[in-house]
Amino acid sequence: MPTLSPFSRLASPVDTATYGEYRITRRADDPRPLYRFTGRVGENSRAGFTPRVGRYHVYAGWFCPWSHRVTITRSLAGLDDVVSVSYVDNARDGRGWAFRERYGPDPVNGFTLLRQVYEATEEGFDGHVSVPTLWDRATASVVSNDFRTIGIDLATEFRRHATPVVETYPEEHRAEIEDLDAWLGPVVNRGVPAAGRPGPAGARARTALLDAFAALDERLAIRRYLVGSAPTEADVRLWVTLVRYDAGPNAHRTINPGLSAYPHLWAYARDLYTLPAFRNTTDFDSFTAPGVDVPDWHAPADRPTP
Ligand SMILES: N[C@@H](CCC(=O)N[C@@H](CS)C(=O)NCC(=O)O)C(=O)O
Repeated sequence: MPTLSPFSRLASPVDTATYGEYRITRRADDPRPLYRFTGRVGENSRAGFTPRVGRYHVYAGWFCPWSHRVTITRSLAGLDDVVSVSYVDNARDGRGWAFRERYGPDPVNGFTLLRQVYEATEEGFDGHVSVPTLWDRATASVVSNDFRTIGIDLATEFRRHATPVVETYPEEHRAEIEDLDAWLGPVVNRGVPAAGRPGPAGARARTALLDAFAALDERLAIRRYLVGSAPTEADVRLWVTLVRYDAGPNAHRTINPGLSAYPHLWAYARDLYTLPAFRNTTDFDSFTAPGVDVPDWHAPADRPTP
């Protein structure tokens, strides 16, 4: 009988009859945060997570906006050959995220389920398993599953090992990037799903979202990027929401006629899509609702110079 290399092992197909639907299991009285791993990579990392070529791996999902932010930042930071990445399957059953044929096996540990990555870190791990997850080969453990700080560390801590295409978290713009996050996080980046729902809460979320789109359209009429003269984390965080908007949450135009209703915002989104870091990390099939035509992301974008 042929023996399979551990690195060609794949999970069996999604099977909800056997494994049930995926559910977040968490006791109501559990005081620990849902996303429990918050390690930081840096030369002065208290846990010893020093930035090194080939040491870290990102477990991501093509479908997942939080992963997408990290994979874009990784590319903009020039880390394509410094920090590796692999992708879990888009679908799951009660076993959670898994490695299947569509995107290949786990190239680091040869696990079939992402859960095993967490169990290898903490015996009997019973918490939340999510992408993105940053894995450390040196200690064979999860560093973090917090997209925001993974992105910031990739953007800032690997300068000795890579030449960034662009600095996405420059010191002089950090306050403005985080101010924008405080505004756009709740109403846009985390607000879109609510805006597609019926009822008064959905209507409120829709108004807040479309007001934010209108304000962004005005802001982007006279500037190429949200902050400063080059793409930053603020653009990365917003863009992954925009690229999914008419493909998923607004696929059936339940929120508005489409992103193109805001011409500057729409041109800004297409302009970013011309950059390899944005284009090569985007897989429309992984987040487009069945049978939906996505708008033309290749239409030229006439943008103000920065
Ligand atoms: N808050 C998380 C967001 C990550 C997240 O929600 N990831 C989703 C996929 S897009 C996930 O894996 N969720 C696990 C689950 O649904 O149980 C972060 O900061 O990184």
